[in-house]
Amino acid sequence: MSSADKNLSVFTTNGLPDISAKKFAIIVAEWNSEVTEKLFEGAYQTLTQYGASSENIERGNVPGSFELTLGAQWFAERADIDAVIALGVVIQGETKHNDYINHAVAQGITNVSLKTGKPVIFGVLTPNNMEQALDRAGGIHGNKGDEAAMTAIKMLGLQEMVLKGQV
Ligand code: DLZ
Repeated sequence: MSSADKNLSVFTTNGLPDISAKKFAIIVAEWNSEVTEKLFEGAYQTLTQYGASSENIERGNVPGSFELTLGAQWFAERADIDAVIALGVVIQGETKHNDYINHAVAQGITNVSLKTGKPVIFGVLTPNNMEQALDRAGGIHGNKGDEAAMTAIKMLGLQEMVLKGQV
């Protein structure tokens, strides 16, 4: 299902873990900041709505999406951080740069997650134009930031169950 058919802010919420003591880092790309700020607001609001304490949410900015990977790694390597959410917008079609950036970030985020054993969430929009981006940043298709935060919460829940042998 493409995100055009799905509202990114609608998800199942049964069996979510207690995240009141979990610590999150949100990395935000400054490129296309009119969109990434909305992604941040969505992610922050979703984390607090489902039980995260605002003192347990840190934010780091990086210049563009390409730098999300290293920013995510610096946070994920910290012992006190439980999950990292990387937020960016790479508009396809504006430049061939998008192919390189998207692939590098997707691969890089996966690598950081596997290397650290922590959820590192790919909250990067790859729309064709700014209108599609805004539709997915609190517009008609919901907010990718909400979805990324909920993904982090669900992965922490799964991690807890796996560690306790409850799956
Ligand atoms: C260079 C570049 C371009 C062309 N497009 C985007 C974009 O759509 N979204 C984004 O987050 N960043 C873009 N960047 C910046 C790169 O991610 C990176 O910051 C620079 O290449 C570093 O010099």
